Amino acid sequence: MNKIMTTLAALAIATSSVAASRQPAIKLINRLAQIQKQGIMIGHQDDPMYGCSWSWEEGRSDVKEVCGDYPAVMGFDLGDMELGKDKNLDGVPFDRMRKEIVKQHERGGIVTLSWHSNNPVTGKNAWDFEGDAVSKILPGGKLNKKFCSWLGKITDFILSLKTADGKKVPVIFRPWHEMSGGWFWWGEGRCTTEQYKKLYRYTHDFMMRRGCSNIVWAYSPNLADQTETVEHYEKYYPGDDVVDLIGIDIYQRAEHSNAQYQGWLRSELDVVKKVGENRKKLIALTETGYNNIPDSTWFTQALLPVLKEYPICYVLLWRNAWDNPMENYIAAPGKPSEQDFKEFYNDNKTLFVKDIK
Ligand code: BMA
Repeated sequence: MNKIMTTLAALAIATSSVAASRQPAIKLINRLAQIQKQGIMIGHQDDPMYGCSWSWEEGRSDVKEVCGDYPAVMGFDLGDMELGKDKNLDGVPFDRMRKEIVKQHERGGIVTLSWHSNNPVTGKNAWDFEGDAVSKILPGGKLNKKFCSWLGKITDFILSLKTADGKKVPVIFRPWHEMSGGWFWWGEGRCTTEQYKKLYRYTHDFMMRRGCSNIVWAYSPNLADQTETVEHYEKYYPGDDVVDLIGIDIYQRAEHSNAQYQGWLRSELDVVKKVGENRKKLIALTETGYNNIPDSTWFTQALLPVLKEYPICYVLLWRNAWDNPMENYIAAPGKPSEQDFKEFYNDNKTLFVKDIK
C-alpha cells in the first residue's frame, strides 16, 4: 500500500462520523479509493449526448464506438440551469442529462458535474467577469437572495438524481472550478481569496443543509503560470471539511509541444499528489485534452506515460462538440487518433466501465 492509499484509508475513518448524513457520497469516496489502486478511470464530458459527427441520438458514444465500452466517468455541465432553462449552455436538455446520469450509475460508471454559471450581476455568461459578482452574492450582498434561488435550482437537480427504486445517485461536484485563472467571474482578480473560499463554503453549506448527501466535493484549479507550488495550488482551497477530492485542469493547445504539456502535467500532479497525501484527499486530473488532437498518437505517447506516474483515480477528457472540431478532445470513429485510442483502451492501467463494475 503506498502512502496515498494509507491516507485514503484514514480518510474513510475520519469521515465516518458524518457517514449518516453523507452515506451515498462516502460510498463513492471509498469506491474511488479502491479503484485508484487498480488504475486510472478514463472520463469524457457529455459522452452520451453528442460526438464529433452526431448529436442527441440515444445509445451512442464516440468512446464506445471506438473501443467497445463506455468511459468509466462521464462529465456533465449545469450551466444555465440557474436561469430556469431546460437546456444547458451547450444545448444539453436537463431531463436527458438526468436520465444519462442515472444510466451511467446503473451500468456501474461514475459521474462528475461542473457548473459554468452565468454572471449574476451582468446576466452574461460565466466568462464575463465584470460587476464584482462574488461580493454581491455573498450574505449581506444585494444579490444574495437571487443567488440562493440559483443554488436552489442546482440543489433540486442533484437531489432529483435517483435510481428507479429511489436511491440517490452519487456525483462528484466541482463548483467554481479553474479559479486560479482570471477568465471566470469567480476567478483570480475577480474576488479576493477570502471571498472565493466563502463562496465555496456557502455553496457547500447551502446544499448540504438541503440534504445533498450524494455529493463528493471537488476542488479544481487550473494550470499555474510558473512551476506549481503547494502554496499557489492551495491559494483558494476552502478547507478540508468541505473538500473530498482535489485535481487540476490542464490543456494542450496547437502552439504547445507534447514535452511542454507533459512538463506541466508533472509539475501540477507532483503538487496535487503531495497535497492529496497531506490532506488525505482523493486526486484526479479533473479536465484535460488537446483541441482536435492534431497528434494521432497523443493518447499513448503524450498523456498515458505521465498518467502512469501518478496515483490519480480519474482523468476527464473534455467534450467532442459536433459543431466545433476545435472542441473535440477524445477519439471518434474515422478520426486519426482512433487506432491510438484503442491501444490506450487496451493498456491495463486505463479503466473503462467494464473494468470497474
Ligand atoms: C468550455 C468550452 C465551451 C463550453 C463549456 C461548457 O470549456 O467547451 O464551449 O460551452 O466548456 O461545456
